[in-house]
Parts: sequence; C-alpha cells; structure tokens
Amino acid sequence: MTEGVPPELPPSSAAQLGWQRRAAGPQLPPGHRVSRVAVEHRGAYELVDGTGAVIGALDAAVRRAARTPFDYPTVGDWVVRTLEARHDRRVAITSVLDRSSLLCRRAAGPHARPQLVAANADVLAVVMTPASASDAALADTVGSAAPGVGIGHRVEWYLTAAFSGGARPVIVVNKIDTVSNAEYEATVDALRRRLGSAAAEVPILATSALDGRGLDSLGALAGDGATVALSGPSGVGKSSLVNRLAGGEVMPVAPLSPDGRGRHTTVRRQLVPVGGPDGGTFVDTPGLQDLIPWSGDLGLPAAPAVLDGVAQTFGDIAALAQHCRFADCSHTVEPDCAVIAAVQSGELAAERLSTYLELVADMEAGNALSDP
Ligand SMILES: Nc1nc2c(ncn2[C@@H]2O[C@H](COP(=O)(O)OP(=O)(O)O)[C@@H](O)[C@H]2O)c(=O)[nH]1
Ligand SMILES: [Mg+2]
Ligand SMILES: [Zn+2]
Repeated sequence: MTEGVPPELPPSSAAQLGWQRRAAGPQLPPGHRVSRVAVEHRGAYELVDGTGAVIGALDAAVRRAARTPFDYPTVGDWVVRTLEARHDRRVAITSVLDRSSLLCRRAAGPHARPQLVAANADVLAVVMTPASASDAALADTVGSAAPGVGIGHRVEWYLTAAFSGGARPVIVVNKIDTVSNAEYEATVDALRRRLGSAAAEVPILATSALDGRGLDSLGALAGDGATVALSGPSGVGKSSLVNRLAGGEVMPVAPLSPDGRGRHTTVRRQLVPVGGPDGGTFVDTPGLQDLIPWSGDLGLPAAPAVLDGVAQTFGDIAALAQHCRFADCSHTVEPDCAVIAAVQSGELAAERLSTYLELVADMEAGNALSDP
C-alpha cells in the first residue's frame, strides 16, 4: 500500500496534520478513512493520515460527477478514501471534504481558469528578501508591464489571494543575514508604507534560513496542527526554510542541475510536517511562486467574513471609493472620483492606486475571453 511514497519523511501524526482543528468529521462508510493530500501529481495523490502514506486516485464516479476544477482535490485537502487499494494499487478517493480556506490562482493562458494551489492553509506566508522587498517598493510604474507578465510577484497579489481564500497573511523577510539591522529596518519601513492600510493587518517576520534567526517564530505559526503555505518568488528561500524547520533536506534547494527539475526523480512531498507532535505542516508548492489571484467564487462554505481580497488588501482605496460618484467607478477616467482626488491631494500614494489598477487588470485579463 505504501508503494511509490518518497521515503525521506517519518509519518506525521494526525495532530500535526490538523484533523482536530476541523469542526466535525464526516460519517464514514465502512472500509473508508479520512486522509490529507500531501502531494498531487498527474491525477494521483499522495495521502497521509498520521500512520503512513498511500497513493490515491479519484474514484471514477466522483470524477464523472466533477463539474469544475473546485471538485478535484488539491494539496492540503482532506479527503475520504478507501482503506483497500484497487487493482491499480491505488486507494480510491470518494469525496473531498469542505475547505476552510483555498489558495487559488488564475492559470496561465488566454482563458481565465482557476488553478487550485493549496487547501485548508491557516496562514499564507509571503516570503521575500530584503532585496526583493525594496525592489517591490520601488518598482511601481503605471502601465509599464502587460498584465500577467512578470508582475505576479507583487506582495499585494499574494495578500489578495490570502484574504479572499480565507488564509491569514504574514510577510516573511528572509535572508536577513545579507543586510545590516539598519538596512532591514529601512526595508520594513518601505514595505509598510507600500502596504498602506493593509500594513496594520499583516505581521512581518524576519528570518534567515542560513543562520537560523526567526525560525522559531516562523515555526510557531504552524503550532497545534496549523498549516502554513509558503508563497513568494523563486529563490527567496522558501524550500530552505522548510528544510530547516523539518530538520532535513525535504525540499530541493536551488541551484538545481542544469536540466532543472530532472535531478529529482520523485515528486517531492509538498505538505511537510514540522515541529513534532505539537507542530503542524508547511506547504511549499511551485503553484505559489507566481500567483495571480482568482477573482471568481472559490466555492468555500458560507464564510463568516465577506471574502473580498482586493478590498481587504486595498482598504484605503475601498474606503475612498465609497465617495466616488459612480458605484462601479474604475478610478481611472470618471468624474468626481474620490480615489483620484485623494491622489491629487496627497492623501493616497499614487503608487498605491497604480498597483491597485494593475492587480485588477491582471485578475480580469482573460475573463472577457472565457465569458460565453
Ligand atoms: N544568505 C542566505 N541564503 C539563503 C537563505 N535562504 C535560502 N538561501 C539560498 O537562496 C537560494 C534559493 O533558496 P531556495 O530555498 O531554493 O528558494 P525557493 O526557490 O524560494 O525555494 C539557495 O541558494 C539557498 O541556499 C538565507 O536565509 N540566507
Ligand atoms: Mg523551492
Ligand atoms: Zn473612483
């Protein structure tokens, strides 16, 4: 039953996987149990349950009934699966349990399609470096880049995906060993200015995967079975952080061999247990590197808060927009636009508005094509 499972990890405990954080379990049919998706590859899923790992595939009837991408499991999902493997040596996944959160990106390509990246993450950690943080603070130029080209790395994109998906965003400034304290403070100041109203809602952690500073605080985010998803551009040290916290080379760290991923023959586990019995899990998946948030419904069960990620990331603009003449004001060309007026009076930073407009354009690109 455990055939094909990467051997490098001890089995995580059920408490680490966070089962106890869920409100109530489903009524299980005989011969079934609940497991969590640790990695997804080509329609097969590595499932962990605190005792070991098995490979599962979606039950044929469930697959036939699936209508949208949201009906398929993704990393971090809780699923019901058969105990016994079938003829193809895989267990059958018979249902996907309701999600408490969902990180979802707009898949690349001309048509707007949702791509599920991670489910049931409590926290989305947006990892950057002092260098990338100050780049991000300086890189604003109105309309300089085509939507989707190279600007999916902006911190506001990740915050929006977190807020709208029901995960708590945290910013992690990694590689602090590369700068002085003064440089780090300047980085954080610039970041806070950039984030405007959102700065108050997003804690900033400093870490070094090299010398270990800040790792306790980062690891503590995954206490008591919590799940922390790591997002951020390639090279900022996400996998290095996970490896430090997991205590071994669980994720491949750059530099890779010239042929890239070819060096690793197994698909790496993307849900990684950390911190022992009182710990939780980290999610490190390529899908979170470059992310345009999905603007549509995420299919989450009735959420306590209205999950408008853009309005939460840009609370200052959302508040001003209440005073625009038109309820659907785009804050670009309309008369009596309170947002443009606030930029002109200096109340709102011009970069804040240009970033907002780029994000909205990015999220909407392709939507017109996909509408029938
Ligand atoms: N100086 C320094 N280098 C780091 C740190 N974390 C990661 N690195 C290096 O940065 C490179 C990219 O790290 P990796 O974990 O693969 O980044 P990822 O693409 O975000 O997963 C590697 O060469 C790491 O050794 C850190 O805290 N300080
Ligand atoms: Mg990595
Ligand atoms: Zn307006």
